[in-house]
Amino acid sequence: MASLEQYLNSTEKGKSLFEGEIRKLKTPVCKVFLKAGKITPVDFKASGLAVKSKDALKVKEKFPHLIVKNGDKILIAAAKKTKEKIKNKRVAVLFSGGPAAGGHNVVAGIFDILGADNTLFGIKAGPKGLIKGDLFEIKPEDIKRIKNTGGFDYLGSDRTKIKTPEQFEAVKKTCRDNKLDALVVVGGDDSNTNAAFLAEYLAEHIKEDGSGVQVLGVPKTIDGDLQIGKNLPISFGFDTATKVFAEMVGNILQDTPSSRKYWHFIKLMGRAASHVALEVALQTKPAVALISEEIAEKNMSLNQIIENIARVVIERARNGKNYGVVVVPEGIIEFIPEMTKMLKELNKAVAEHENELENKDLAEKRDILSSALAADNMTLFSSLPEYIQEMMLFDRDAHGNLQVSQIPTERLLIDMVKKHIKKEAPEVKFATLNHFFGYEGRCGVPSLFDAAYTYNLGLAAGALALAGKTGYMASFTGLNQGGKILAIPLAALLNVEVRHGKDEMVIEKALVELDSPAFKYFIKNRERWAKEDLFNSPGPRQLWGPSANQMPITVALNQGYKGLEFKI
Ligand code: FBP
Repeated sequence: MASLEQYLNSTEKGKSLFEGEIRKLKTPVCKVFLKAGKITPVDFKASGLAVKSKDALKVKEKFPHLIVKNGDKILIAAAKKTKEKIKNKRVAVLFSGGPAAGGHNVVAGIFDILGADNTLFGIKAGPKGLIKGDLFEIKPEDIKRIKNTGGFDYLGSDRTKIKTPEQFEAVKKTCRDNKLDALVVVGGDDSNTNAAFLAEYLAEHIKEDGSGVQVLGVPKTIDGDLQIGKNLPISFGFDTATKVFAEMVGNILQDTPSSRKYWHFIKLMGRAASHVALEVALQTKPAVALISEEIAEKNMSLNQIIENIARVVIERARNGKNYGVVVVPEGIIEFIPEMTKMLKELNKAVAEHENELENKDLAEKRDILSSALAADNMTLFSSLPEYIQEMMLFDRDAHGNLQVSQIPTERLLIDMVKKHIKKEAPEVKFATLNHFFGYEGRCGVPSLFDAAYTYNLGLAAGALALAGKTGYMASFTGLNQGGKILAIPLAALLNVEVRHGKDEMVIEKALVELDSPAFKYFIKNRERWAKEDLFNSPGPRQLWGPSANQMPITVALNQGYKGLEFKI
């Protein structure tokens, strides 16, 4: 009989009891993919739905192939009419951007629908691997091992933006060398923007017969900012990340009236949009949750935000509750109007003075910037603590995004609220702790929702490849009544935005809408949550049992569903 030590050694490399069990977990499959209980390819037909770009004319100019082929019409999956079997297709898949739970199930879904007659390749390390031509054939035993597991480690990922002619040429070479018929890009708004450009570039004259290579997208990101109303309820990874964060925030909330001495400022990952913060607030009901989009819309200054938090702290302290939780969205700094104005100019200055700023210390960088920024913006920048200034000058990512995960906004808020309370209510003791939850939630084992959502998105992307479609993003809707598989035209999602100080065509990030049912529910209740201890602790995400089938609250509210249960 094996000793305990031998058993413990046997759990190495993802073989814990838990991981063994989740691999066996059944993920529900949308009915359209099932014929006599077997996964079967589908056809795609007109759905009567469409998406509209604000810059449709400019997009038409830049995407002649895709716009002629797909226009702005959304397709819907339907059972196949013919028995024709597609064979010998060579499809490759890559992950792009930050990891999100469920990516491995996308791969499993594509693999299963392609079946034994076709081949799936995995591209290592994201777009970088595509440029280098670093791919390998995916085998059935790999799928067995990765099914339902978290992370992107099977393939790896990166944030390279494919933009130079040489990079596009290298991608073409990879496709030709490996005789690829289709490419699936699993990524967020920026990566799906990349997918649209690739689909246009690879539209024709790639293969020997003069045809092109299909490019398809799958909506991934824990940020939840890739959603298109009823046509795409959410991106994958959001549910798992928010459930992990909600468990931790719930635990901290439970600690506050137990130890009765701390205010916890918790920054939550999620980039620009506050979907993650809103979802976690609805799941846990803290005393304060800031929503960046509200701050921008109401034109609230940094001082007003500080006053509002301090008011809650002082009132609670006077009612014997000198403790609580403040939830802070990761990207808040970009939404405070005076900061938005300053950052817009700063982003441009950093892009223009990139070489001069390299290897300089903070004081030298300030000197360089003082001639590039307007006086009021420079005064604001210099008034911020140096730890914030440093991070604001950090390199933008390849897509031009400020790296908000590196900016300790929660510390800035604590420092400013402390000063305010000292002045306004010196009798109130204000003991604080700060946290940043982000990386903790990106790679966990997918919730049942994400496991099912991603497997079906994978089936959809694979089915689009088999159906010969290009320039579409797979989508899965109707989550409360059996599910519907849609294909959304990528080019029609593009709009013009300023990135790296220049106009670029990108997929717009979906922000929290103040007239959405989820936000309205939040504002209806937040005053009560601020005064009394009405918080709840959702506990760890469940893969079995009564709460396993729960979808994100914001999704259920915004889609107009009657309950939280997803029914596929
Ligand atoms: P994506 O948009 O690529 O999905 O990134 C998600 C994210 O987790 C953001 O929430 C966060 O700001 C960022 O990645 C952090 O990036 P990095 O992994 O480079 O630190």
